[in-house]
Amino acid sequence: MTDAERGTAFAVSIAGSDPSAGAGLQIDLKTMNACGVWGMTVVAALTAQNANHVRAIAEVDPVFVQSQIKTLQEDFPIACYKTGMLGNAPTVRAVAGALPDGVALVIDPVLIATREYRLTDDSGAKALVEELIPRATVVTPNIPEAETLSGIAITDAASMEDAASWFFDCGASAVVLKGGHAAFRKGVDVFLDRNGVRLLSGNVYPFPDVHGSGCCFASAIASYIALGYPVAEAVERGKEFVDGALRYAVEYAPRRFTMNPGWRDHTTYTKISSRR
Ligand code: PXL
Repeated sequence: MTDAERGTAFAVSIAGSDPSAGAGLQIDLKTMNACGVWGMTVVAALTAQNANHVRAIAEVDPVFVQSQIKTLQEDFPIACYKTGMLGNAPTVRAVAGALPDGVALVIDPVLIATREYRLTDDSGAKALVEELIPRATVVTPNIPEAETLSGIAITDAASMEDAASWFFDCGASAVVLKGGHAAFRKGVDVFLDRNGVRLLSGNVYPFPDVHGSGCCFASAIASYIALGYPVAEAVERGKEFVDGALRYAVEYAPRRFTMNPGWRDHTTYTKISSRR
């Protein structure tokens, strides 16, 4: 079946707002759009941030988070949900309570922003482990998140695989443990599902701290799942998409880079033309 024959696929991001549009709901929506699905957004937390700082965070009433999800469900056959910054345990529980059993779920366990701002508190992290990770179709921690959630220090390839297994043992059907922060084998992600471990290698580009890379990857995976690809293939396609978005990263403030989900069109952002 071609993508066109499948009809419109709907995917929902449940995450935090990043007004700079380099991460969070805004990059999720751009990514879903670029991947060919109708992306929708449930605001689970608010941030005030620019290219350099997260200046403030505001919570959203968990009852209202749930109300946004349930209202969408009245009209749309949602093929996949993706979660990002949820902030705290009551919000994690509200989200878990609103998601139907058996639905495809990409859980990006966002805890800390690239620039070291805490985005989900300790009780929220615990609730993720209890309520959402066990239901994940795919969970996509980076190394610091995997270390915090699993308690396993990731120092080499073997401990990275142990940490991936920890998520699988929690009940996630598949794990993508991202290697972008690794001091060893940098840029190589560990993919684990019931068929075992596979390594996903990626190019390493010379941009420091590319903002929104995790959000973009998880949203691309969610998009390809929503389009009907098997999970392992959705992850591979997601990785390919993220590679391009990194390669054509946007310098949206001096020495501050963010993902470019528009890379396939090469029309959206002026600065990329000089790097083609
Ligand atoms: O990249 C993680 C992330 C997720 N969600 C929001 C963010 C960030 C990083 O800054 O601001 C809202």
